Amino acid sequence: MPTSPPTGKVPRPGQKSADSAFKNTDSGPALPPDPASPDPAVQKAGNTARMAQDMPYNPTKAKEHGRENATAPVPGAVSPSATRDALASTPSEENHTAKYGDAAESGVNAAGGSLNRVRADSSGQVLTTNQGVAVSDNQNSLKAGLRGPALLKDFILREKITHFDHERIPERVVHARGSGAHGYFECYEPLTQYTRASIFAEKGKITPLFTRFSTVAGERGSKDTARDVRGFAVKFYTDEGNWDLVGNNMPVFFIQDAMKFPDLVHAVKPEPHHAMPQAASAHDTYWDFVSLMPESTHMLMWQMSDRAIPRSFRMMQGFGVHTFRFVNEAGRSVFVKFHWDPKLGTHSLVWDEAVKISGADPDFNRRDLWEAIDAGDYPEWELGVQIFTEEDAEKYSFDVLDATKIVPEELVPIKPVGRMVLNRNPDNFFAETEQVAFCAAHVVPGIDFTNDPLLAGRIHSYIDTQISRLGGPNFHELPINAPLKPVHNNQRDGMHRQAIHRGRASYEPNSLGGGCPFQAGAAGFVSFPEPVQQDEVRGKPEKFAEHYNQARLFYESQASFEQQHIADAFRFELSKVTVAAVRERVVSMLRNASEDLAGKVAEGLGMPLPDAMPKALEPSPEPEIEQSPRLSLTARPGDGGIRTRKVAIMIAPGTDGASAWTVANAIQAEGAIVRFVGPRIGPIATSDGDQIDADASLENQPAVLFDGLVVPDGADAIGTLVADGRAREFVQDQYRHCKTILALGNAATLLTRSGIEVKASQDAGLLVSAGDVDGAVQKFIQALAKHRHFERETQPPQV
Ligand code: HDE
Repeated sequence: MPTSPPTGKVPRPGQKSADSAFKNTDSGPALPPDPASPDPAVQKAGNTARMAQDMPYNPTKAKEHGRENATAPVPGAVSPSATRDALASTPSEENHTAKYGDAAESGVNAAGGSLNRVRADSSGQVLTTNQGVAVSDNQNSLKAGLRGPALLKDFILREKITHFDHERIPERVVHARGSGAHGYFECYEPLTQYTRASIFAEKGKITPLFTRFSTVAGERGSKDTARDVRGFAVKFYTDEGNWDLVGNNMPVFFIQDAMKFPDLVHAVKPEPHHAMPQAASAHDTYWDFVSLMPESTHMLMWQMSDRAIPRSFRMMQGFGVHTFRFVNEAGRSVFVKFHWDPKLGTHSLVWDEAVKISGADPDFNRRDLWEAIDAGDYPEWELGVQIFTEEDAEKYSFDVLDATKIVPEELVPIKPVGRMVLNRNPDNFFAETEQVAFCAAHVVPGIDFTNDPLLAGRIHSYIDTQISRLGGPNFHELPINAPLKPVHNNQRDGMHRQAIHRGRASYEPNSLGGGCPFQAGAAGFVSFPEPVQQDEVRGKPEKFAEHYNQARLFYESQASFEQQHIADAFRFELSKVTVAAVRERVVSMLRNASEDLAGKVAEGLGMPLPDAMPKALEPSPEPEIEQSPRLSLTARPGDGGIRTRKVAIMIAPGTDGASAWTVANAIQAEGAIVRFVGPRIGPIATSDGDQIDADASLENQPAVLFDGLVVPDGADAIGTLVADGRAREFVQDQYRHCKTILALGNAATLLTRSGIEVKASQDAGLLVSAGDVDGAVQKFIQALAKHRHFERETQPPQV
């Protein structure tokens, strides 16, 4: 601690009060202290007084008023101190120990920034308690005698168990199940014409980010492959603060107004009386609600389409959904919609497969993302924007503030503006993926909201929900949430506060903190001054009443197999509904979107076609277009490669080792993942007297976990596999799910014995080769790149 040097018996020249008078915390002298005092506490008092005197009044007060300030606010007033001590909490900050360290560096908040400051690794370290005390024995609790009772004073056991007792936090109320990764965004070209957002400022600019994908309805431990919307949330750590683009893998939503969100979620979640079904929309309350909310029809088309069962997070689009604003340096604004397009193309599962994967690997999508990143196959998406003006929007047959509507690409093309690469898995799921807190209200200068009434509710909801999920208002200080741009404000205290703020001024304006932190003025986030002069009403704009044009557009834009899948999905979901009136209501609603679809669904449910539901708006406005080919998954095949696709090579004792290796090597050379699947794992003798080590078995890696199957030749092996029901089931599932199959030599027998007819007109994904292994595997690779062979699909499935 600094000690006061002796002050002597006589006053120094000009001294008016005792030095010690400046050391009280409740009252003090009227005049500033003697500048010549050698006492640090007295100097601090003097410097503080001078700093406060430099701001005799609030110089920006007068400017707070009027339109000019509202659109171009002035920076806050500062009265910088010539010395650091005036801003300190205490003169004793100059002392130092290993724990409290040094005084805060001027202008630095060390509680934010890179994750490095909290990374932990225990290599070579002994086990300690949370107080850092080394633990001698981590196997036994403290007892009175070896067979005696455990003792209350065992603080080591109690600390360990107490911490364990509190390891869980509430899961997200929606989007509870998810998986995330770190990465970066790279800007293609400056977008300064439209936005001042710094991430779009220059070609090649890199912005770090964290992305989390999720399902919506299921609980944290539910399955990945439920039929559901997928969340697609990206947190950009920009150099002007965090921007969260919290989107979905579908571009529209069920409802138009935040007021209905709790109703929607209550309807889709497990029913409240018996808490069933888990992670499924196929139940009464969901279909009851949506059929009374016909604005959901468009979203239902997407949800019943293959988009709701993605093959991989890496193979799905993402959308910002709402119309947002870009605002440029000059304050001019345009409307913008955000699109993520995956480099690997858009690919999905089929329903029967998704159901089976739920059992075989509930972590299917999570595992896929993790494995691809660990393997160095970094997933990549292109960010595209649709930019249009308010005047353009006025002319559309739909309202761009209605989240149940897209802006078709035919009306406004998508402009690619950058790419996202996910190149690092988290070190710790809880600290990163579970604690990450996205928020639709996190925008940065250059990006602003529109009056979309769904977005308005979201601006409130996300911060609010974290307060109970993450235990208080300081979740922004959790390392994964802390922006790279340092945080400086006067928010204080609350549960789990981490930053240690220096100084006594936690308010603004102030003169006792030198005026800092001060408002940034026009350099900060300035809300776009959208003119609003309206009556206060609860209501919706008229165009929101049109519910079916875009549902029809979506359905009509699908390939015929996609249309069939939509009909199948409606049939399946509605067949799970117990109240017939609800089923009828859904079909009557569908008639307004597509008679073809409504007819197929009614037939599939064995019910007569009900009357069409009365429309909320008659006549409907004429849509601009009837078809938009880009809405089909087939419009985005990706780069055509087979990288990271999974191929099973099915082996058994007597497999022809040479052809098995030819196939394995050729497929791996293209970047796909090969697994040798045997009746059991472990070494399996090949026909040439060698061995292949089966790393998977028919039992632990069933067919649904693979994109393609190769069965090499080998009479004995095929004999064994033909006699094994699991092998036949494997082949059948590969066939039923329209995947690529290659049978070499004798293996054709396994196909026929599995009920698959091998004929000349067979589809491009069913390959049988008697001899040329090299040629056959090249055809296999080409066919695998097509993902599926839906021309094979029949209703009902023949195999
Ligand atoms: Fe969300 N949403 N949402 N949502 N949402 C949440 O925030 C909410 C909506 C979306 O990986 C919650 O942190 C309201 C649309 C994603 O952590 C909560 C409304 C879209 C995620 C919440 C919507 C989304 C969430 C739950 C209607 C697509 C997961 C936990 C007004 C554009 C983010 C949480 C992650 C999560 C509220 C509608 C996407 C409760 C009130 C539309 C991707 O705040």
